[in-house]
Amino acid sequence: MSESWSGPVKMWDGPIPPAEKPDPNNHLQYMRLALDQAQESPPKPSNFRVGALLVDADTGAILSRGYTLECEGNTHAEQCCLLKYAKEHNLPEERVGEALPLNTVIYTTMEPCNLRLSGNLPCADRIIRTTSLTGKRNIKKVYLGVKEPEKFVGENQGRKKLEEYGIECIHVPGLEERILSVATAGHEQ
Ligand code: HJL
Ligand code: ZN
Repeated sequence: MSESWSGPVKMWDGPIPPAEKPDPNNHLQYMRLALDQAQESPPKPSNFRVGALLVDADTGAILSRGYTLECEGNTHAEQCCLLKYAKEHNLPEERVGEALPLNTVIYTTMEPCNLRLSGNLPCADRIIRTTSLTGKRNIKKVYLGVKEPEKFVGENQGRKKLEEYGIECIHVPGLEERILSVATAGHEQ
């Protein structure tokens, strides 16, 4: 007679299958995760709901996540990513580059800003000022889901400015509709 199992459902007792490895070339996968972040942001009529990630492009590891208004005050998604990573490494935001890997990239659902109605420092400048201790810029690329709609500041020059400083900006296609509907939830129609 074959042995019969009468206890609770038997759990897998073999080796634990390896977790899916992050793939630094799967840009859409990271953009989806950035969009998940955007959905955490509270709707507000005077800005966009954006999500962002800092990723080590050599390993695919996610270093930090952020969304609009996550951190204290009037904060942007990209700014929150930098702030949170800086805090984890006991650094002020402006010195976050001292702790970032040399091949860091940002995924953001929306092109980083270059002008803020509040007068706060734009994210393009926050990204540009981020350098390692040896003065090398370690945020090498920005992957963006959509260009900023012309609603608050006219045409956003964020991408142009970043490119002027040698930071490559790459559009990741495929999620535009979803990104814009999340970004503008809470706006007057
Ligand atoms: C990006 C964000 C965010 C915006 N853009 N890339 N990430 N909120 O987290 C851009 C928009 C500004 C307005 C309002 N939004 O944010 O142009 O109040 O939010 O300084 O200009 O300015 P404040
Ligand atoms: Zn910004």
